[in-house]
Amino acid sequence: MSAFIRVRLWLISPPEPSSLTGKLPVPPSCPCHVRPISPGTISWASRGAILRPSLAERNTMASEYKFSFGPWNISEGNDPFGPAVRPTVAWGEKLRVFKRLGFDAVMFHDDDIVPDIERKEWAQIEREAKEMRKAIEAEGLVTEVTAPRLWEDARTVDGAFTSNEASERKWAIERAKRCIDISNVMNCGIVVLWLAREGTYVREAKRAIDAHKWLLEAVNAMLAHDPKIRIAIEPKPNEPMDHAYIPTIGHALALGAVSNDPKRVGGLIETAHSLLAGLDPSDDMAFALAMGKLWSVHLNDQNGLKYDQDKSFGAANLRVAWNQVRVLEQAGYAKTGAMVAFDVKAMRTQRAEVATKHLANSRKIFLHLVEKVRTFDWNIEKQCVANRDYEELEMAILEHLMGVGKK
Ligand code: GLO
Ligand code: MG
Repeated sequence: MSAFIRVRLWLISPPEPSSLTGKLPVPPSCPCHVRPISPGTISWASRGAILRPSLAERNTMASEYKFSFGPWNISEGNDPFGPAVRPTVAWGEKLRVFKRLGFDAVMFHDDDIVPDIERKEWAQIEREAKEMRKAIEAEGLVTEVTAPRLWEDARTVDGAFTSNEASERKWAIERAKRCIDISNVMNCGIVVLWLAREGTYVREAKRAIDAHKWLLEAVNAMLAHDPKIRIAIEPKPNEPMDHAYIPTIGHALALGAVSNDPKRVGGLIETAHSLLAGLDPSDDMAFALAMGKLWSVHLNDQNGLKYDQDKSFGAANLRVAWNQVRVLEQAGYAKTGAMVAFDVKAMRTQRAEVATKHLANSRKIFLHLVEKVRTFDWNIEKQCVANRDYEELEMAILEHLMGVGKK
């Protein structure tokens, strides 16, 4: 089909919003949620042609999305088989990287905000958290999320919320409550639960039914501790555990649904975690979006079923990355107020002076893919779907991604 006919078809029948974009439940305490946009509503498409966005439009595109990463995403390059290969970057120095690379927010563990948290009384914790808030605000940044780091303390060797020891389970709940208190000081309404050590190396080591009930108790205790806090569960199927108890977003949302305040329990999808579960990250995102429960994403990449690699977004699976961006665009994710976080790691081979490229590149790839999604002729999708010609659809997408083919 010639470009002329394609443009004519676009004018006669602009792409319909996908069913996903129709009526998403509104996430609680998110007044900025508006009706999601579809790729059909983009400004340059409505001019009647599939044009490359101008520089101004691309800047708008970048500012629609809010980006974040965590202090641990600038690291020393150590792995289980070798020590650090880069010097530690001081927090003050890391802080300056955010704005320089075009980021808007920081995701924090509780002890990223207040180091040695276990040895400090609340008055000191509060003081240090206030100082941290001042420091990030001075850089024009906000806190995207906070997360209790429940996996490094000696008391969580056998699990945190699901430890066989009642006193250890109690400690984990108290630590999660403290994280909520810190989150409030940071003016941040979302606590992320990555349930690192909730699972087993040996199935018989735990009573899984009890473990799931304890997870629910922990979530309820957190909800009861603060009437406004929202909990975003970040599922992961394995690593460090052999089998984790909340391996998928389905598990996470099911737990939330039976909690004492389901409105305040949602999810965070990490690309690599979905891939490790053998699932498609964009479908996982779509599932959470359809429920109004996608409260953050950790975009990265993963080369097959290996250790958790946290590669730059799109670096291993560009097509899978495209589909994640496509689904976020379809849902008007940027306008829900939720942010795009990159949970990525620099390669060990990277020298110190170029060890933030994984962050800059992930953001750049994301924005290129937003542009690709917005400039794809969605009428082709419509026609191919109507004709059930998915080979044609696939080829059109591949050519679009490669920047080749019919013009
Ligand atoms: C590890 C997780 C981890 C969490 C972070 C926030 O696999 O992805 O990086 O996202 O600790 O809780
Ligand atoms: Mg993560």
